[in-house]
Amino acid sequence: MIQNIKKRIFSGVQPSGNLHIGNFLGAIKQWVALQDEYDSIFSVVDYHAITVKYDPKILRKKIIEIAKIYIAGGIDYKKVIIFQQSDIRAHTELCWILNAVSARVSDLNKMTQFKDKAGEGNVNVGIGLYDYPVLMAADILLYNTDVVPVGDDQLQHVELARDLAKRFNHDYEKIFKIPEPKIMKQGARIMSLDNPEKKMSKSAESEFSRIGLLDEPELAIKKIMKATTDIGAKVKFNPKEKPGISNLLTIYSLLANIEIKKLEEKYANIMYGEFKKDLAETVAEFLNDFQKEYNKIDDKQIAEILTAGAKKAEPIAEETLMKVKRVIGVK
Ligand code: AQP
Repeated sequence: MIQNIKKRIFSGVQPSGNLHIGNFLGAIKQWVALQDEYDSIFSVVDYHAITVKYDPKILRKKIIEIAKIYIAGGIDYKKVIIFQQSDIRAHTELCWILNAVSARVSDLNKMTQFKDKAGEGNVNVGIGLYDYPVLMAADILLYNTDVVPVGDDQLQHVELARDLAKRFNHDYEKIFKIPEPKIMKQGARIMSLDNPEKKMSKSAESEFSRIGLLDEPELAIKKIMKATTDIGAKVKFNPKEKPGISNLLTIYSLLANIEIKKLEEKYANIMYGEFKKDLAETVAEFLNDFQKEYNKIDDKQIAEILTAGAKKAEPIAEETLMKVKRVIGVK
Protein backbone atom coordinates (compact mmCIF):
# COMPACT_ATOMS: atom_id res chain seq x y z
CA MET A 1 0.00 0.00 0.00
CA ILE A 2 1.39 3.42 -0.92
CA GLN A 3 1.23 5.75 2.04
CA ASN A 4 0.41 9.36 1.34
CA ILE A 5 3.14 11.06 3.36
CA LYS A 6 2.72 14.80 3.77
CA LYS A 7 5.56 17.13 2.95
CA ARG A 8 6.98 19.05 5.89
CA ILE A 9 7.07 22.80 6.53
CA PHE A 10 9.22 24.48 9.14
CA SER A 11 9.24 28.14 10.11
CA GLY A 12 9.64 30.39 13.11
CA VAL A 13 9.48 33.87 14.55
CA GLN A 14 11.99 35.33 16.96
CA PRO A 15 10.65 36.71 20.24
CA SER A 16 12.27 40.11 19.73
CA GLY A 17 10.09 43.19 20.10
CA ASN A 18 6.40 43.34 19.34
CA LEU A 19 4.99 41.24 16.53
CA HIS A 20 3.40 43.35 13.83
CA ILE A 21 0.93 42.84 11.02
CA GLY A 22 3.90 42.32 8.64
CA ASN A 23 4.89 39.20 10.58
CA PHE A 24 1.28 38.09 10.53
CA LEU A 25 0.52 38.76 6.85
CA GLY A 26 3.93 37.65 5.53
CA ALA A 27 4.41 34.55 7.65
CA ILE A 28 1.79 33.37 10.16
CA LYS A 29 -1.21 33.78 7.85
CA GLN A 30 0.63 31.60 5.35
CA TRP A 31 1.37 28.94 7.97
CA VAL A 32 -2.31 28.80 8.89
CA ALA A 33 -3.24 28.25 5.25
CA LEU A 34 -0.68 25.45 4.87
CA GLN A 35 -1.06 23.62 8.18
CA ASP A 36 -3.54 20.99 6.90
CA GLU A 37 -1.70 20.24 3.68
CA TYR A 38 1.72 19.91 5.31
CA ASP A 39 3.22 18.22 8.32
CA SER A 40 3.97 21.47 10.14
CA ILE A 41 6.59 22.49 12.69
CA PHE A 42 6.65 26.06 14.01
CA SER A 43 9.31 27.22 16.41
CA VAL A 44 9.69 30.20 18.70
CA VAL A 45 13.30 30.85 17.78
CA ASP A 46 14.53 32.38 21.01
CA TYR A 47 18.26 31.89 20.43
CA HIS A 48 17.92 34.20 17.41
CA ALA A 49 16.37 36.87 19.62
CA ILE A 50 19.44 37.15 21.85
CA THR A 51 21.64 38.20 18.91
CA VAL A 52 20.43 41.78 19.35
CA LYS A 53 20.10 43.89 22.49
CA TYR A 54 17.32 42.41 24.65
CA ASP A 55 16.03 42.41 28.20
CA PRO A 56 16.45 39.02 29.96
CA LYS A 57 13.64 40.01 32.34
CA ILE A 58 11.10 40.06 29.55
CA LEU A 59 12.42 37.41 27.15
CA ARG A 60 10.49 34.57 28.79
CA LYS A 61 7.29 36.63 28.61
CA LYS A 62 7.97 37.32 24.92
CA ILE A 63 8.47 33.60 24.19
CA ILE A 64 5.05 32.82 25.67
CA GLU A 65 3.55 35.79 23.82
CA ILE A 66 4.78 34.54 20.43
CA ALA A 67 3.36 31.05 20.97
CA LYS A 68 0.06 32.64 22.01
CA ILE A 69 0.10 34.75 18.85
CA TYR A 70 0.59 31.63 16.73
CA ILE A 71 -2.50 30.08 18.28
CA ALA A 72 -4.60 33.26 18.27
CA GLY A 73 -3.65 33.67 14.59
CA GLY A 74 -5.15 30.29 13.77
CA ILE A 75 -2.38 27.72 14.23
CA ASP A 76 -3.93 24.53 15.59
CA TYR A 77 -1.53 23.24 18.23
CA LYS A 78 -3.28 19.85 18.19
CA LYS A 79 -2.32 19.32 14.55
CA VAL A 80 1.13 20.90 14.38
CA ILE A 81 4.26 20.97 16.51
CA ILE A 82 4.97 24.27 18.28
CA PHE A 83 8.18 24.37 20.29
CA GLN A 84 10.84 26.65 21.73
CA GLN A 85 14.16 26.46 19.88
CA SER A 86 16.39 26.52 22.98
CA ASP A 87 14.59 23.45 24.37
CA ILE A 88 16.34 21.34 21.73
CA ARG A 89 20.12 21.35 21.92
CA ALA A 90 20.53 19.86 18.46
CA HIS A 91 19.96 23.35 16.97
CA THR A 92 23.08 24.92 18.41
CA GLU A 93 25.06 21.72 17.96
CA LEU A 94 24.27 21.47 14.25
CA CYS A 95 24.91 25.21 13.91
CA TRP A 96 28.43 24.68 15.25
CA ILE A 97 29.07 21.78 12.91
CA LEU A 98 27.83 23.74 9.89
CA ASN A 99 29.96 26.70 10.98
CA ALA A 100 32.99 24.47 11.06
CA VAL A 101 32.55 22.36 7.96
CA SER A 102 30.15 24.03 5.52
CA ALA A 103 29.63 27.77 6.07
CA ARG A 104 32.17 30.25 4.73
CA VAL A 105 32.89 33.82 5.78
CA SER A 106 32.24 34.75 2.14
CA ASP A 107 28.67 33.34 2.45
CA LEU A 108 27.88 35.39 5.52
CA ASN A 109 29.49 38.54 4.13
CA LYS A 110 26.73 38.58 1.51
CA MET A 111 23.84 38.64 3.99
CA THR A 112 21.96 41.90 3.60
CA GLN A 113 20.00 41.58 6.84
CA PHE A 114 23.25 41.55 8.81
CA LYS A 115 24.42 44.68 7.00
CA ASP A 116 21.06 46.36 7.70
CA LYS A 117 21.05 45.43 11.36
CA ALA A 118 24.73 45.92 12.14
CA GLY A 119 25.31 48.86 9.83
CA GLU A 120 27.73 48.38 6.92
CA GLY A 121 31.29 47.75 8.06
CA ASN A 122 30.37 47.70 11.76
CA VAL A 123 32.39 45.04 13.57
CA ASN A 124 31.29 46.08 17.04
CA VAL A 125 28.28 43.74 17.14
CA GLY A 126 27.88 40.21 18.47
CA ILE A 127 29.14 37.28 16.41
CA GLY A 128 25.73 35.68 16.93
CA LEU A 129 24.12 38.35 14.74
CA TYR A 130 26.63 37.58 11.98
CA ASP A 131 26.11 33.83 12.39
CA TYR A 132 22.32 34.03 12.66
CA PRO A 133 21.77 32.58 9.14
CA VAL A 134 23.77 29.44 10.01
CA LEU A 135 21.64 28.82 13.10
CA MET A 136 18.59 29.34 10.91
CA ALA A 137 19.97 26.78 8.43
CA ALA A 138 20.39 24.32 11.31
CA ASP A 139 16.80 24.99 12.44
CA ILE A 140 15.48 24.14 8.99
CA LEU A 141 17.77 21.24 8.09
CA LEU A 142 17.29 19.29 11.33
CA TYR A 143 13.68 18.54 10.43
CA ASN A 144 14.07 17.23 6.85
CA THR A 145 12.09 20.28 5.83
CA ASP A 146 10.59 20.42 2.34
CA VAL A 147 9.21 23.94 2.42
CA VAL A 148 9.99 27.09 4.44
CA PRO A 149 7.17 29.67 4.39
CA VAL A 150 8.65 33.11 5.16
CA GLY A 151 8.39 36.79 4.30
CA ASP A 152 10.73 37.89 1.54
CA ASP A 153 13.31 39.43 3.90
CA GLN A 154 14.19 35.86 4.88
CA LEU A 155 14.60 34.55 1.33
CA GLN A 156 18.37 35.05 1.30
CA HIS A 157 18.69 33.07 4.54
CA VAL A 158 16.65 30.16 3.16
CA GLU A 159 18.86 30.21 0.07
CA LEU A 160 21.90 29.97 2.32
CA ALA A 161 20.36 26.97 4.10
CA ARG A 162 19.98 25.33 0.68
CA ASP A 163 23.59 26.08 -0.23
CA LEU A 164 24.93 24.73 3.06
CA ALA A 165 22.85 21.57 2.72
CA LYS A 166 24.10 20.98 -0.82
CA ARG A 167 27.72 21.63 0.20
CA PHE A 168 27.48 19.29 3.18
CA ASN A 169 25.80 16.56 1.11
CA HIS A 170 28.52 16.88 -1.52
CA ASP A 171 31.44 16.90 0.94
CA TYR A 172 30.16 14.09 3.19
CA GLU A 173 27.02 12.09 2.49
CA LYS A 174 23.53 12.96 1.33
CA ILE A 175 22.01 13.63 4.75
CA PHE A 176 20.04 16.85 4.26
CA LYS A 177 16.89 17.45 2.27
CA ILE A 178 17.14 20.63 0.18
CA PRO A 179 14.36 22.97 1.40
CA GLU A 180 12.34 25.26 -0.86
CA PRO A 181 11.34 28.77 0.25
CA LYS A 182 7.67 29.70 -0.01
CA ILE A 183 6.85 33.38 -0.26
CA MET A 184 3.34 34.87 -0.46
CA LYS A 185 2.42 36.57 -3.74
CA GLN A 186 0.87 39.39 -1.73
CA GLY A 187 2.03 40.53 1.72
CA ALA A 188 5.56 39.10 1.53
CA ARG A 189 6.95 42.55 2.35
CA ILE A 190 4.67 44.84 4.27
CA MET A 191 6.33 48.23 4.39
CA SER A 192 6.84 50.62 7.25
CA LEU A 193 3.96 53.08 7.77
CA ASP A 194 6.20 56.10 8.23
CA ASN A 195 8.73 55.17 5.57
CA PRO A 196 7.26 52.94 2.86
CA GLU A 197 10.70 52.46 1.30
CA LYS A 198 11.62 50.26 4.28
CA LYS A 199 10.00 47.04 5.47
CA MET A 200 7.85 47.06 8.59
CA SER A 201 10.09 45.80 11.36
CA LYS A 202 9.86 44.91 15.06
CA SER A 203 13.13 46.65 15.75
CA ALA A 204 12.46 49.97 14.00
CA GLU A 205 12.71 52.83 16.44
CA SER A 206 9.40 54.50 15.73
CA GLU A 207 6.22 52.89 17.09
CA PHE A 208 4.41 54.69 14.28
CA SER A 209 6.22 52.57 11.69
CA ARG A 210 4.22 49.43 12.50
CA ILE A 211 0.88 48.11 13.72
CA GLY A 212 1.54 45.73 16.60
CA LEU A 213 -0.75 42.70 16.83
CA LEU A 214 -1.32 43.62 20.46
CA ASP A 215 -1.71 47.38 19.89
CA GLU A 216 -4.80 49.04 21.34
CA PRO A 217 -7.17 49.38 18.34
CA GLU A 218 -7.47 53.11 19.09
CA LEU A 219 -3.71 53.52 18.76
CA ALA A 220 -3.71 51.52 15.52
CA ILE A 221 -6.31 53.90 14.09
CA LYS A 222 -4.02 56.84 14.90
CA LYS A 223 -1.07 55.07 13.26
CA ILE A 224 -2.98 54.44 10.03
CA MET A 225 -4.24 58.02 9.92
CA LYS A 226 -0.64 59.25 10.34
CA ALA A 227 0.80 56.83 7.75
CA THR A 228 2.87 58.41 4.99
CA THR A 229 1.02 58.70 1.70
CA ASP A 230 2.28 59.90 -1.66
CA ILE A 231 2.03 62.95 -3.86
CA GLY A 232 -1.23 63.10 -5.77
CA ALA A 233 -4.61 62.06 -4.49
CA LYS A 234 -5.53 58.92 -6.42
CA VAL A 235 -5.86 55.63 -4.57
CA LYS A 236 -3.91 53.52 -7.03
CA PHE A 237 -1.65 50.48 -6.62
CA ASN A 238 1.77 51.35 -7.98
CA PRO A 239 4.58 50.40 -5.55
CA LYS A 240 7.23 52.33 -7.51
CA GLU A 241 5.39 55.64 -7.82
CA LYS A 242 3.03 55.32 -4.86
CA PRO A 243 4.77 53.12 -2.27
CA GLY A 244 2.74 54.49 0.68
CA ILE A 245 -0.72 54.05 -0.81
CA SER A 246 0.26 50.71 -2.39
CA ASN A 247 1.36 49.40 1.00
CA LEU A 248 -1.91 50.53 2.61
CA LEU A 249 -3.87 48.93 -0.23
CA THR A 250 -2.03 45.65 0.34
CA ILE A 251 -2.78 45.70 4.06
CA TYR A 252 -6.43 46.56 3.40
CA SER A 253 -6.77 43.86 0.76
CA LEU A 254 -5.30 41.13 2.95
CA LEU A 255 -7.19 42.04 6.12
CA ALA A 256 -10.56 42.59 4.47
CA ASN A 257 -10.12 39.86 1.86
CA ILE A 258 -10.95 42.21 -1.00
CA GLU A 259 -8.92 42.28 -4.21
CA ILE A 260 -6.78 45.38 -4.71
CA LYS A 261 -8.53 46.06 -8.03
CA LYS A 262 -11.90 46.18 -6.27
CA LEU A 263 -10.49 48.59 -3.68
CA GLU A 264 -9.10 50.83 -6.43
CA GLU A 265 -12.54 50.91 -8.03
CA LYS A 266 -14.26 51.65 -4.72
CA TYR A 267 -11.91 54.54 -3.91
CA ALA A 268 -11.48 55.83 -7.50
CA ASN A 269 -12.98 59.25 -6.72
CA ILE A 270 -12.33 59.39 -3.01
CA MET A 271 -9.59 61.27 -1.19
CA TYR A 272 -6.76 59.60 0.76
CA GLY A 273 -8.30 60.68 4.08
CA GLU A 274 -11.54 58.75 3.55
CA PHE A 275 -9.64 55.71 2.31
CA LYS A 276 -7.44 55.77 5.40
CA LYS A 277 -10.44 56.11 7.69
CA ASP A 278 -11.99 52.94 6.25
CA LEU A 279 -8.68 51.09 6.41
CA ALA A 280 -8.20 52.20 10.02
CA GLU A 281 -11.60 50.72 10.89
CA THR A 282 -10.71 47.46 9.15
CA VAL A 283 -7.43 47.27 11.06
CA ALA A 284 -9.16 48.02 14.37
CA GLU A 285 -11.75 45.32 13.71
CA PHE A 286 -9.02 42.82 12.85
CA LEU A 287 -7.11 43.65 16.04
CA ASN A 288 -10.25 43.41 18.17
CA ASP A 289 -11.00 39.90 16.86
CA PHE A 290 -7.38 38.83 17.08
CA GLN A 291 -6.95 40.06 20.64
CA LYS A 292 -10.21 38.42 21.74
CA GLU A 293 -8.71 35.06 20.72
CA TYR A 294 -5.34 35.97 22.25
CA ASN A 295 -6.88 36.82 25.61
CA LYS A 296 -8.69 33.48 25.80
CA ILE A 297 -5.37 31.60 25.95
CA ASP A 298 -3.85 30.84 29.30
CA ASP A 299 -0.06 31.29 29.75
CA LYS A 300 0.22 28.03 31.71
CA GLN A 301 -1.36 26.12 28.88
CA ILE A 302 1.19 27.64 26.49
CA ALA A 303 4.08 26.40 28.61
CA GLU A 304 2.59 22.90 28.42
CA ILE A 305 2.10 23.15 24.65
CA LEU A 306 5.75 24.16 24.21
CA THR A 307 7.00 21.32 26.39
CA ALA A 308 4.84 18.78 24.56
CA GLY A 309 6.00 20.24 21.22
CA ALA A 310 9.67 19.90 22.17
CA LYS A 311 9.10 16.26 23.10
CA LYS A 312 7.76 15.58 19.61
CA ALA A 313 10.36 17.64 17.76
CA GLU A 314 13.44 16.42 19.62
CA PRO A 315 13.59 12.84 18.25
CA ILE A 316 13.37 14.17 14.67
CA ALA A 317 16.18 16.64 15.31
CA GLU A 318 18.30 14.09 17.18
CA GLU A 319 18.04 11.55 14.37
CA THR A 320 19.36 14.05 11.83
CA LEU A 321 22.09 15.25 14.18
CA MET A 322 23.23 11.70 14.87
CA LYS A 323 23.55 11.00 11.12
CA VAL A 324 25.57 14.21 10.75
CA LYS A 325 27.85 13.31 13.66
CA ARG A 326 28.50 9.91 12.16
CA VAL A 327 29.46 11.18 8.73
CA ILE A 328 31.71 13.94 10.04
CA GLY A 329 33.58 11.33 12.04
CA VAL A 330 32.83 12.15 15.67
CA LYS A 331 30.54 9.15 16.30
N1 AQP B 1 7.47 43.59 6.90
C1 AQP B 1 7.25 42.30 6.73
N2 AQP B 1 6.38 41.88 5.79
C2 AQP B 1 6.15 40.56 5.60
N3 AQP B 1 6.74 39.58 6.34
C3 AQP B 1 7.61 39.96 7.29
N4 AQP B 1 8.36 39.27 8.17
C4 AQP B 1 9.06 40.13 8.93
N5 AQP B 1 8.81 41.39 8.56
C5 AQP B 1 7.91 41.33 7.54
C6 AQP B 1 8.36 37.81 8.29
O1 AQP B 1 7.97 37.48 9.62
C7 AQP B 1 8.63 36.26 9.99
C8 AQP B 1 9.24 36.38 11.35
O2 AQP B 1 10.27 37.32 11.33
P1 AQP B 1 11.48 37.23 12.35
O3 AQP B 1 11.01 37.16 13.74
O4 AQP B 1 12.39 36.15 11.94
O5 AQP B 1 12.16 38.60 12.16
P2 AQP B 1 12.63 39.38 10.91
O6 AQP B 1 12.46 38.64 9.64
O7 AQP B 1 14.01 39.86 11.17
O8 AQP B 1 11.59 40.56 10.88
P3 AQP B 1 11.18 41.71 11.87
O9 AQP B 1 9.78 41.50 12.28
O10 AQP B 1 11.49 42.98 11.19
O11 AQP B 1 12.05 41.59 13.15
P4 AQP B 1 13.37 42.34 13.56
O12 AQP B 1 13.09 43.79 13.51
O13 AQP B 1 13.60 41.82 14.94
O14 AQP B 1 14.40 41.94 12.58
C9 AQP B 1 9.63 35.94 8.88
O15 AQP B 1 9.09 34.94 8.04
C10 AQP B 1 9.76 37.24 8.16
O16 AQP B 1 10.12 37.05 6.81
